[in-house]
Amino acid sequence: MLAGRANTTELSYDTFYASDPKTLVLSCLGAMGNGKSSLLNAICDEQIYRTGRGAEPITKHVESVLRPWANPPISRYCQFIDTPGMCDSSVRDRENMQECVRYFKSLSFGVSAFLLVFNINDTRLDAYTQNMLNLFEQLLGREFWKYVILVFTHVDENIRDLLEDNIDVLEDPNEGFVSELRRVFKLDKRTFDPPMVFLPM
Ligand SMILES: Nc1nc2c(ncn2[C@@H]2O[C@H](COP(=O)(O)OP(=O)(O)O)[C@@H](O)[C@H]2O)c(=O)[nH]1
Ligand SMILES: [Mg+2]
Repeated sequence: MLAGRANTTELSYDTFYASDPKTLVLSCLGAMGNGKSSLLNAICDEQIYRTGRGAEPITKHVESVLRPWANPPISRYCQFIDTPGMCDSSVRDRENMQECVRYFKSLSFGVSAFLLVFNINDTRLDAYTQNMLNLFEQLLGREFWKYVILVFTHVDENIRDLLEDNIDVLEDPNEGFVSELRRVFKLDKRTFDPPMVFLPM
């Protein structure tokens, strides 16, 4: 099910830009509740995607919209793709990711980047997170890692100072988050050197 196709303006974006190779295609991926939908709303500067807290997933299907990038100096059209969060229910997670992959494969020019969204308050590469990343790798292929941007949410302004140490640890070139991912997933620096972005709400 695709969202954002309700009015004629959006329809014209879709028909015109979705088949334009210059359109940037960004998809959020990650665990439920980490802030994927909120992140896309913030980038679009518009409440497009439903967000929420709780045990039940809010984003149940792939949802895609086309918008001009809201923040200068970039002036490109973007396709923003929100995805259901991974919930540690292996069957449902797999089915959800299979739906995402079918959707990605239907795109004329593929996905430009995967925004892999983590909550800065929980960045452990525990079994749950590793299973989730394994599922992405399995269904999207190893190439997936080349297109990853690591996004850490909940770096809110009022606690930013408190989080500076966490950020330093995550960014450490030898023992930080990227090094840990390289070690666990046997990635090398040439193919996996993703940007890291730290964002407040
Ligand atoms: N404080 C804070 N709350 C956030 C942030 N990002 C998301 N949230 C909240 O976390 C909850 C889950 O966000 P949502 O975007 O629905 O997560 P999703 O399941 O990954 O799409 C919502 O209540 C959001 O308001 C953030 O950076 N800071
Ligand atoms: Mg969501």
